[in-house]
Amino acid sequence: MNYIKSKGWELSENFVTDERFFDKRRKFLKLGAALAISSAYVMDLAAKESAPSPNLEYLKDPNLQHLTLNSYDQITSYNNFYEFSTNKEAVRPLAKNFKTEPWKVTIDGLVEKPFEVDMHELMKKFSLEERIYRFRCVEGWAMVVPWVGFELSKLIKYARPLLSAKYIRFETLYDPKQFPDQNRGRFAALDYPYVEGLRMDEAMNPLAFMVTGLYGHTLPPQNGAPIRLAVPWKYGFKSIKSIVKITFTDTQPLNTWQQAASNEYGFYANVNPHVDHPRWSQARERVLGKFFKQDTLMFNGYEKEVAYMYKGMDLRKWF
Ligand SMILES: Nc1nc2c(c(=O)[nH]1)N[C@H]1C(S)=C(S)[C@@H](COP(=O)(O)O)O[C@H]1N2
Ligand SMILES: [Mo]
Repeated sequence: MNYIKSKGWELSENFVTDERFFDKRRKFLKLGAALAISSAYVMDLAAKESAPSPNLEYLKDPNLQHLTLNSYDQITSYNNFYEFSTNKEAVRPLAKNFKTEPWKVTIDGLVEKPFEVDMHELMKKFSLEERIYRFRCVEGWAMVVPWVGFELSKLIKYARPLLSAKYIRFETLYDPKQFPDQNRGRFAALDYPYVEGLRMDEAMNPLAFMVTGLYGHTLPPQNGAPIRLAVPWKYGFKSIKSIVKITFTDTQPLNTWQQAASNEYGFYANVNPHVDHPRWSQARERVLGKFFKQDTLMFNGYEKEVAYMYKGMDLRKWF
């Protein structure tokens, strides 16, 4: 289905004041500052959530790059999770009673033997580690997140894919009783279930990470509990939440955002400051909690680790 799924609403953050224009826009800024102050004031009135005490055992990330972490409250109160709502601030309250127990993940397609695994069992299979990753949404906001989980490559080895498997496809839970937007029929924001995919070599890259926790604690529902993907060199929409199915295939999966607007969102979605979105620049980003923008880095700062996978590919074409 590709008929108008109201596309215009997807909001870029590029209207936010850019430091370089600070002086030029003095007049604008008066108004802009007033707006910023009033929204900061409203934010302060909203309940702030401090990080719950850690309940996971994991290997800590030494944070060798000295990245400044976003707070637990920032990461858990401003969310894209359309199954609940297209309003980022509305996701947390709507997700409060999301049921992640019991939770099973189906592994099928081009594998030696398809199977289903219970979430608890899966958690026991792999030792957990922390990964402090930059995160960049295609809309222009960004954050730094201390995820907890395990490398996707470990899960892939455990799944025993066949040599013919060239891609991996992920699917989010479909449950209209729990996800209000899945109940809206043709007025739904997206076609569900939400689908994402990676090429097999991307999936095997040590940076590709399955997330089960945040700040040392079990992942909260608004961030994709009980298990979601984190691919830090790609735009945030690739990092699919609340996964129930993993399928190995020989054809490139049609991911949800590509299906919704293929002229704006592709399969690869590698963070690239030189390739603009048709409706806004991708050169800069605003980190949650900050007023000024900063430059967006090629592959979101992970060029050394991932650029080799795209050698010879025209990144304007394969956006
Ligand atoms: N199932 C599902 N996964 C999803 C989304 C969604 O709407 N549904 N939104 C994506 C987008 S656009 C972003 S930016 C990130 C947001 O993750 P966060 O809320 O943990 O910051 O989740 C991604 N994964
Ligand atoms: Mo996003």
